Amino acid sequence: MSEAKVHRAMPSASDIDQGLQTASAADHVIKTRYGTMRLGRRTLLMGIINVTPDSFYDGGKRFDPAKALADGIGLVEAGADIIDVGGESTRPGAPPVSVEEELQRVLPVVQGLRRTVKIPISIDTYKARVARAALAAGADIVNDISALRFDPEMAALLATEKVPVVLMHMQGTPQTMQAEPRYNNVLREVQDFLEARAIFALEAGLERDHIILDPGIGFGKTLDHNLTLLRGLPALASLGHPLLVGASRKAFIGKILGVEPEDRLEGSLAAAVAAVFGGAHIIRVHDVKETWRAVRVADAIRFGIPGAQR
Ligand code: 7PJ
Repeated sequence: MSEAKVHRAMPSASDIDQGLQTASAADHVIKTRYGTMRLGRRTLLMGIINVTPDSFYDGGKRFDPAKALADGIGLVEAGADIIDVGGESTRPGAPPVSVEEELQRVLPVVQGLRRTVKIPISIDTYKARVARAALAAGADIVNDISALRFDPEMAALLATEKVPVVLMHMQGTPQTMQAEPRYNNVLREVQDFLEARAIFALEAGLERDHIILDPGIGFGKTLDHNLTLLRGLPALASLGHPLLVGASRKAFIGKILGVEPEDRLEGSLAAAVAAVFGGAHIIRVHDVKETWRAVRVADAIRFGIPGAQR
């Protein structure tokens, strides 16, 4: 696949800017080292590339870096705005991976993508050493499912590197989180947690515009908790930071429909559209082409089509 094709397939940042001239002042702007992302009338898609043998959906499919790279380029051509590269499965009970192993998995893919695609690359890790090396290899965003809690070095690294971060809610750890998730008021508790983590990040020296919040669908949550959070997204969006939602092919969809991860595309599209209407700015997905189409229609219903004749 030629580099030119990948570049041609993607609208440039200025194309996106022009399409959004009517965006309201409340819209967010995230500055990355690889261009400015405008969040508002166009919901952005974060495409998932797991370089793992054991992730619940794409585990094993992309353990070969060349395959992971080719698939990542495919996600960009399908319309991804960000590519999220991860080297450690966080499915419930998955074994932790050493820093060395995680680096061996993700670095070749980050390097290859950086040479090939013109969109921000996110590194899905809670380890500062992995984040530091991935940022040096060309990553632009850190997706930290621990919201800066698991590695005490992470906050200082991000403040120094001046890159955006996703702060995600999780109850417990990936090893324990699904054992017995419990909340008195899940929406209130997730909202308070995200607000507290954003304050922690600000106090550590991160820029306000670099903090993206995420309710962590499936991370220490029952079906009912996940549905309450998806229904309550407007409360989370009201915290004043961009909101990222990842529901793609997750277990709660399987519980509703009684289907395995391979058969959760339609349910994932429904969740993506619900997230758009709840005020999510970025949707993290496996199926970029299909979600791109669903979300374009949802965006058009929600905001209209900029410049279109009415
Ligand atoms: C999420 C994630 C999510 C963020 C995973 C999967 C499970 N990062 N990493 N949000 N989920 N920020 O890929 O479905 O929901 S791993």
